[in-house]
Amino acid sequence: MYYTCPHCFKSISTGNFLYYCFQHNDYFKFPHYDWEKEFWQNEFTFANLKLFIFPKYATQLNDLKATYANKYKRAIYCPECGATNQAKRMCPHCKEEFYYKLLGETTNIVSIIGPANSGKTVFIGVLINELRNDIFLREKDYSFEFVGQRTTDVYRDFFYEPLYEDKVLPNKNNTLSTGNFEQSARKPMIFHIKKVGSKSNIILSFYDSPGEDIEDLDAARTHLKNMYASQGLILLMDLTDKETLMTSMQTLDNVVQMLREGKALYANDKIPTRLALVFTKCDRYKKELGTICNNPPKIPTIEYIDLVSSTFENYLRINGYKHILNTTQNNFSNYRYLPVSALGFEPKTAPDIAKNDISPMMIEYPIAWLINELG
Ligand SMILES: Nc1nc2c(ncn2[C@@H]2O[C@H](COP(=O)(O)OP(=O)(O)O)[C@@H](O)[C@H]2O)c(=O)[nH]1
Ligand SMILES: [Mg+2]
Ligand SMILES: [Zn+2]
Ligand SMILES: [Zn+2]
Repeated sequence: MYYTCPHCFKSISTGNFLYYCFQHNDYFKFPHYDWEKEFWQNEFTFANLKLFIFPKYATQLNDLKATYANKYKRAIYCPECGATNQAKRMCPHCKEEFYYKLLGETTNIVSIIGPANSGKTVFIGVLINELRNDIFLREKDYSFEFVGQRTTDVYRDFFYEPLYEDKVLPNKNNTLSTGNFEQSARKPMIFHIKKVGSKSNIILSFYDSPGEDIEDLDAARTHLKNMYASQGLILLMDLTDKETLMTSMQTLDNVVQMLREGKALYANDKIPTRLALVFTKCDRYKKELGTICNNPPKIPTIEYIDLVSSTFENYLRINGYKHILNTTQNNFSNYRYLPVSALGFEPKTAPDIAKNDISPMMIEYPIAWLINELG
């Protein structure tokens, strides 16, 4: 079994995890017990053949299997000092903790990118607050959790407190863009979404890059390693500012180029990564979008999301954004065009948002579509 580390995006096989022993403060490896192999080697014998052939022995066979599987559940212990339950599991590549929630049978990673000023920081800050508070996911039987202390700390200090308590927008003079923030945000925040009863995990690995680092193709190659390992991608674009529009289109081109290289696709193959093209700050052209912006449901059906996407596709077509449509259609097999507004209004006296309460519009639609596709 292989896992993808949501921190560094390298692959880890079950037997390769690294552990850290708190008793003698050192790393150790713990040999992986392959119970299925041992089971077949020991029990698939002539004497036992009837268990495998006749359905009436099914229970007996399952019990036998369970005795092997149970041995697998023995506690991890440190081969150095013998300590049990004193170790944490870590990725051998980046030495970040690998929480048990990340061990699902299938794991789909969703990541987010966007050029500078496209609205990433505000989008992530508001989206996460919505996801953890509201009824949207619970209504659909999904759980939503923060994974690990760093995620909790970074979200609270650099997103929640500035936006919801100090009521300021990201700006050179506040914590949302100080050097301090850039440091902690170099590593992604990790969130876990799971549908009740499903074996599939969805991991949001949100790295809030400053943005400039991905507009240039060579820089993007070194910074966006996470894209290759992601099954879902949220790409933020901003149509409302000329410069940001240009860098948004450049970013889309870079993403296509990199995914094609990274996945070694033939010219006619489409990129299988699910792409949510998210158009931020749509409060600025709400009127032009017509009825889809009149009280859009907080808990959208998939049909409603598709309606929003096709309406917006049309909007892009008639307003001269055909380049975006063509690039997307020619390169991706699965995509949606989703307008969102994280704030829900135009901040008049940036960076102050105190006079208006944040009231996002359709901000959860990209996640709703992605979890429907991947969950
Ligand atoms: N009208 C409007 N403006 C927004 C919204 N979100 C962000 N902005 C504006 O866009 C600026 C850049 O957003 P930010 O999240 O810092 O972009 P980043 O550089 O991609 O992280 C903010 O300072 C706001 O002025 C929104 O939902 N509506
Ligand atoms: Mg930012
Ligand atoms: Zn790692
Ligand atoms: Zn030890």
